[in-house]
Amino acid sequence: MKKKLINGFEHIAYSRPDISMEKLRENALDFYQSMNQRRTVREFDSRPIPKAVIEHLILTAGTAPSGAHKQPWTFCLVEAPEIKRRIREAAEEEERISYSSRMPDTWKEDLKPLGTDWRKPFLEEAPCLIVVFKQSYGVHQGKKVQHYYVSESVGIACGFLIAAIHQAGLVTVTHTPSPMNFLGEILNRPAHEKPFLLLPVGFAKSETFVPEISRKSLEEILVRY
Ligand code: IYR
Repeated sequence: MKKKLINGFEHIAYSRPDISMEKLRENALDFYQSMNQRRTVREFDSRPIPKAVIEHLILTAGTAPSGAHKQPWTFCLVEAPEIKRRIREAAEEEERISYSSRMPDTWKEDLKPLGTDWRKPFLEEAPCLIVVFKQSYGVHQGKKVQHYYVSESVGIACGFLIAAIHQAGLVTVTHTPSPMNFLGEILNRPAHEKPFLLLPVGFAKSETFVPEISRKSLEEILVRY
């Protein structure tokens, strides 16, 4: 295999398969059309998800780029009903306060089309929860490892995870109870791991409804120079 040295580190040859312009157009359109079918779903079927499927979803998240390739993420998989129940109870306790006194009226007004409230039954109904933690620093052989662009890196990994969940045929909701320190406590995570996002994962309930929304057009999101 072809290699070259940069700063004394080995770099390996890399290429993507050579494809035609036609195939390129088709790939980009196909992936967009598939991702455009993704919707946030809050109603789950109780059918379990095979272990290998969840593992592949998490491995996909782990392919995300990260600052200095430090991979500053931890994915906690929760399937135990007792832990799901504790997470639901703690989340609902925070959300009850948020909806009744922490969120300004304008925020609650903005959420009306989504139909959300303090109740989070999906935290128990989904067969599994993936709780994503960002590592403010790493620990290797007892030594502190500097991490960079932690939120950006973990945000990108979550994007990959959400795309993988959708591509597999499953659904999720990006749930961010606030504050969510209780996740670190319930899951016994070290202090340098901060809760970032909670994703219930499963099959959508057979009859489920989502808000009728539209996405911004290309003209609204793209500026050409
Ligand atoms: N975290 C709350 C409120 C909420 C906030 C936003 I911004 C949303 O897009 C949806 C919900 C909840 O989960 O209900």
